[in-house]
Amino acid sequence: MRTFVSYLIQNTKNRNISLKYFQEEVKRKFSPYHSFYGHQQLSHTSIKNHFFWSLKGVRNFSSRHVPDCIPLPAYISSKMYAAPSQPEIKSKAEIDNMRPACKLATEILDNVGDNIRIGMTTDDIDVLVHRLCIENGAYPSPLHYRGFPKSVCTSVNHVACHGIPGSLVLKDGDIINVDITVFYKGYHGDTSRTFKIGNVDELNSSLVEAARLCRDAGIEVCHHGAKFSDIGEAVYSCASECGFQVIPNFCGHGIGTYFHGPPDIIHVPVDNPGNDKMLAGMTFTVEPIICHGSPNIQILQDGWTAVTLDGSRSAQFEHTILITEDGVEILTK
Ligand SMILES: [Co+2]
Repeated sequence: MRTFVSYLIQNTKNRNISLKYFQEEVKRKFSPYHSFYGHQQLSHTSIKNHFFWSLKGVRNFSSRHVPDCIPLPAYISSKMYAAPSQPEIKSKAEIDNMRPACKLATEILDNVGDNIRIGMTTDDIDVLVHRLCIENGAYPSPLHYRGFPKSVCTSVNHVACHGIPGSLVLKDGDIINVDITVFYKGYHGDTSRTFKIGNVDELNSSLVEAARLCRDAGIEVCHHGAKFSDIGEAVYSCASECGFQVIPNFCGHGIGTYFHGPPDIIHVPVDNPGNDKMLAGMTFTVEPIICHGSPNIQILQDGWTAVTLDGSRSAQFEHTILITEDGVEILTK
């Protein structure tokens, strides 16, 4: 689950996509709209007053039980969505404290990968993820985060992201992104992969592989002193080389004791990239969504589910990373 900055793109064939353009479009089309941490601004420009949250459409809560012994994130225990105002530089001790959350998220995702199969419902995945979180003493970060009703995001086929687990049965040839975030020992760890169910056709197999490559290309350019905008350039080039597009509406995000915070990691090139630089000690996610049709999306009535407008499939991979003096460390490896 990543930052939901809903700037709708109309003309994504234009390589130099203007953020300002998105902002104006979203005011027109998606107003009011929401962001996971609406008080924040995009790194390269500013969107003011863009926070909106509504439970409209997310009424059928069937929340999993969370035992009293599980420590809760601040947005559950005190309804506080606090995040730093600037990208945070973590100390070695803070990073060491964050590692177990990232490791646990990875292990749970591995477990999902071992168990996911034809005939399973997305709710079955939610039950599994929820149980694994609780058994390990972690809180499943998505559960009731700004009203999200379940413990994991499951995005099948043309669902780009933020799919809500339910009665949908996985069938042969489907692709599904499972996005795990856990809150463990005071920190969040966030990772996702797209899994192939049964026999997936060639186009969709290459889409899944391209999505992984695009994420890795974005991570590859990260190091102390690199510009945040390098990520969008790298992801976009990789997607183009593979013959696919990047859905521009969703960003990676800073992460730590907070689920989503600055910086916004934009996965496409922007007109005015600015000069914001990565610094050693920053932790954030890289999580581009790649599609083979039009990258235009819309949000369903539930207020969460993002689907491609043309119904074509999309795929996504995500890591939480740490910027180091000489490069990058993947914390969710
Ligand atoms: Co994320």
